Amino acid sequence: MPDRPTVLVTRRLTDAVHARLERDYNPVFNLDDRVFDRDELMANCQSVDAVIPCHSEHFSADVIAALPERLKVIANHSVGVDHVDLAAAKKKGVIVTNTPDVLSDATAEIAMLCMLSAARRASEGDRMVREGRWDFWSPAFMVGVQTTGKRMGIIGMGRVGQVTAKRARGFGMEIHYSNRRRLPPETEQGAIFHETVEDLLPHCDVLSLHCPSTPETKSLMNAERLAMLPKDAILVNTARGPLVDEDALIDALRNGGLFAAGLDVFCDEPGGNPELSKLDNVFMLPHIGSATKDTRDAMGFRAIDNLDAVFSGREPGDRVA
Ligand code: 8YV
Repeated sequence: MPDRPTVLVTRRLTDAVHARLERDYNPVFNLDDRVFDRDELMANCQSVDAVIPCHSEHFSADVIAALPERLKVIANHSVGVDHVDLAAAKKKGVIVTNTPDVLSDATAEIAMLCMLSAARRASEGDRMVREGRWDFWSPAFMVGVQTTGKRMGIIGMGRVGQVTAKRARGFGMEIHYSNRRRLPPETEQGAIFHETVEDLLPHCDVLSLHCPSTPETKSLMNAERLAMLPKDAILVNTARGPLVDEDALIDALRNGGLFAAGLDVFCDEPGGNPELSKLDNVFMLPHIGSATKDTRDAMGFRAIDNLDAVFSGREPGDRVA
């Protein structure tokens, strides 16, 4: 139908999400499995009314300035919006939405997986068995760190942070956190608030990052702050790569400053960091925090709910600009 809004979908989404878009919109799918570069993104946005991007498409100020007048909304298929210049979108009058809540469980599961795999040396053990190098066993062999009864520190006690805390409580962990503001007691559920990240760090046997990536949080975990963690601590990052200074992390992992790290995100994506890949005490995943069918369906539907609101003249539920 010619009066249906045309929607650019920059990455392949789930079948159910494609079907709903085909039913209600005039979708233009990029099925290439390749990220648009800046020029391709600009060119592909020229004849559409809306776009559903992932965290991999960078809507910088110049890309936003070049968007056509007809483009009303950037309906992100992500909770993180660090890839969109929100101030530029506001100035241009383009609505920006995200997909909160629906990915919290899946991402918290990956945070727990990263924690356990790092603590119990899972990828090291897996490689050893797989590569036929398992030729020895003793009680002193592949000894890891137990997380039961230890302290988990969380930076950023938003939705994902809170669900991760709930999971960690199930492991008998004591929760410590720092956040822009203290949570009300019913949400805090006994978690111990620290006014600053520096106050928090000495209390973290495991530190899990759940804050947004902004210019202020770039390299939040630098050499100085990594050194404030207890010896044998574990760092978990399922939020965004730039929160961690990867060179400082590599030093800390090499010199025994940290026991291990579990990482789902990196400064350079896709790809990761070849120096991190050389270390045994790092468990790494290719940014799959929200990658379950249930969650990806829910994220796609949430992005479409936001489109539906905009194109029927309502305020979208998840507006961030
Ligand atoms: C996604 C994410 O992998 O929501 C986010 O911020 O980083 C992830 O859930 C991705 O953007 C999926 O489109």
